[in-house]
Amino acid sequence: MMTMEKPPERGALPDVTQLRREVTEVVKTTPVIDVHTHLLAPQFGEMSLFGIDELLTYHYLIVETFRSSEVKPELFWRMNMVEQADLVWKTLFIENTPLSEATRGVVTVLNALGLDAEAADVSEARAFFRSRKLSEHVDHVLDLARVSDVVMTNDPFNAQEARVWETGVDIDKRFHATLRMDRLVNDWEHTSARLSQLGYEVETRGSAKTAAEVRRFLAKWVAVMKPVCMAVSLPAEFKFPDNDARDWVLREVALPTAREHGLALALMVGVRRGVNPALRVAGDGVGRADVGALERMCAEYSDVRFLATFLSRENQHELCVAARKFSNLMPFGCWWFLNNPSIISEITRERLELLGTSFIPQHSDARILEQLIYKWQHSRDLIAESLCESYERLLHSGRAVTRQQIERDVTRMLRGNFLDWVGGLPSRPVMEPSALTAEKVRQPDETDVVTTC
Ligand code: FIX
Ligand code: ZN
Repeated sequence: MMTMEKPPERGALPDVTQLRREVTEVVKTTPVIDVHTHLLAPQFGEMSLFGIDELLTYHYLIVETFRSSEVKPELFWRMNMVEQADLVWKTLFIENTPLSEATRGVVTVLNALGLDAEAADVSEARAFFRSRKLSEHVDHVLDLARVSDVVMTNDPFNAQEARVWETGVDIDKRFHATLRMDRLVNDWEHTSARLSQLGYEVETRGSAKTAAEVRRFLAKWVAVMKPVCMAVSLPAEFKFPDNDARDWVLREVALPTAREHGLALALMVGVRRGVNPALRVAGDGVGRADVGALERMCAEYSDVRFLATFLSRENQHELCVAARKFSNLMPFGCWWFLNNPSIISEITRERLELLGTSFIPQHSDARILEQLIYKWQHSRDLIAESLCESYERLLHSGRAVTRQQIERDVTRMLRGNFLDWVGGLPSRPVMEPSALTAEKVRQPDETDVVTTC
């Protein structure tokens, strides 16, 4: 019997070279929502970090410096920031070749800003950053990185940050808050004492009254920060259910708050804090966690939306499988020690194979503004490559995609999945030239309400 060959769809891309070109272009130019960073909007003053000294004293680079220099942590912490930055530059960029991902990142940033990445010292870069006007610099960096929105990390117990929120100052509309729960969930003993000092009627031993008071504290911060979601990092040994203070805070405070305010809860699992305390902020490590704990939480709280990222490479496949089982679970990002080309490629390919486009491929975790440039440039290359492979395989199986379909897929991964999860973002002024025209944004009268997940 004769079979009729189906004509290719209009605009389909049956040629691999052209397909690759289109995919690369779409991934490179689609503005991204960066769903987890430690950046703060310019209104937070000196807490809003940028410039060469901050870039060079990033904790990823500090640990690498200790591996190649005789300087010990005790001495390093006694240096001022300029001395520390000079040491990092000399050690990692002059005496050694910057091959690691974090060092290559600095090279990418310097080149993107037209600075000499092979200079003997960083005096030119220092002068450049001193000459920048912060508001223009932020626009320039977001534009170079093609980041339309930045999700911050906001700790309601950080007094310096709280003072800025409480002034009611207009925060740059491209920066969105996350209500970070670490102190409550992971350090209840100290945090309950702090809440008492702040005038809340709480006791260390959990009670219904205490839970109501902590929820009242969080409700205040939800009203002030208008967060797009809540977030918490969890240790590798995290269990759910459990019979400790963490379990109590999650069940009686965090999850009810997520429900009541319609906020998604981001879980970042697998960190081992303070593995080497002498390294301070750089001293955390990684451990394999139990994805089953997350599955049980997703099952028990099926009306809450969870975003999840695991720090251990060994947990990535299980996370994909868990996401196939729970539609209230959204995997996101290649966190911290996973934010390296070989691992990003592997995880992205695995996720595409198991989840199609129903995941958020990356977040930057940037602490210093200009890191957005390298983290997104490097990740976009890898995401594009993984997508090219997937489309090529599909082509090989007999289906070509169109440019429009590629745009739909990439927009979903870089923006749409997050927007759906958090119910949209507050509206903001149109950004030129990197504004995305057709997207879901909250209307002005909805800015106070985060819609139910
Ligand atoms: O807990 C977190 O959000 C971590 O990302 C950070 O604490 C960590 O220090 C970091 O910067 C990783 O990129
Ligand atoms: Zn982080």
